[in-house]
Order: sequence, then C-alpha cells, then structure tokens
Amino acid sequence: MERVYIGLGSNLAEPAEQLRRALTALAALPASQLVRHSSLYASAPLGPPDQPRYVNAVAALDTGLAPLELLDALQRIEQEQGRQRKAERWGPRTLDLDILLFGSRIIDEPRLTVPHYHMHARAFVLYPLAEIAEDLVMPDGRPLVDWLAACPFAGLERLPAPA
Ligand code: ROI
Repeated sequence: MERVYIGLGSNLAEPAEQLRRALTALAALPASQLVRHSSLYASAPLGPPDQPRYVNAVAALDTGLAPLELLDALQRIEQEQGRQRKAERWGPRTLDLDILLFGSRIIDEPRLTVPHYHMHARAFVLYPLAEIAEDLVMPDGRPLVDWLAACPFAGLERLPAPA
C-alpha cells in the first residue's frame, strides 16, 4: 500500500454535493482505503473569472493500485459524475480528481505527472492538504510548510461541515 493524496474540485451542479459523492466513491475503490479527508474550501476560480466559485478538498488514500490504474479509476468517477471534457482550457467542471502525490514517487508520463505540476502554488490544494498532513515532506525533500509559507491563504473560505 502507498499513501496517495488526491485533490478534489467542482464548480458546477452543487459542488459540495459533488465532492461528498466523490469521497464516497473513493472509499469504495478496490484495493484501497480512504484514510481521511479535509474540510471543504470555497475559492474564486483560478483562470477564467467568468465561472462559478470552486469547492475544493484533499483526500488521503492508501492504495495497492498502480498509478495509472488509480488514474483510470479516478477518471471513471469523474465521468460517472457527469464530467465532460471541453475544448476550453481551465473551464468549469462538475468534478476534477487530481493525483497530487503518490507515496514519494516522481512520475513523468504522458498521462500523469506527479507531484501535480501546479500544486505548490495553489492555496486551494496546499491548505486542505496541510489540514490532513501538516508534517508532509515532498518528494524533493522540502516540507509542505515551506510551500505554504510562499502561498497566501487569501481568498480561501473553509466551509462549515454539514450538520
Ligand atoms: N480554481 C479553483 N479555485 N479551484 C479549482 O479546483 C480549479 N481548478 C481548475 C482551474 C480551472 C484551473 N481553476 C480552479 O482546473
């Protein structure tokens, strides 16, 4: 088993509900165990501003799946929740599941780059990740807190847990 961190994001069709459904689907993945997940966080869209706010979270999963097997499984969950791949780059989406970290592996393949290539600069990834793994060390040996120090919390809103 390896510890994997997955970023979740949505800004269409009841984003918080999309993330809750996705967490249930992650918990049901074969050869895997959902360890914990962060709170949900709302933020303004990065990229084209003429789209709804996003809701984001990060989940920790222990898995015996290989990286590309996990990627296939995540893309199936995205599709089951109505994801349509559009031509527009950085457009709105019902569900985005990104493999952020896969153990301490560095993966550079056509379909998969790990660590996820923009994560070090995205507050909506780093702060949820820090909530569930504050002592994390990146594959390059740098602690997560170094990345946080360079990435302001500004604009993130931690959402209350549902009653
Ligand atoms: N912006 C925010 N705030 N959250 C996201 O998950 C997100 N995902 C994306 C783009 C369109 C880059 N912007 C985002 O893919």
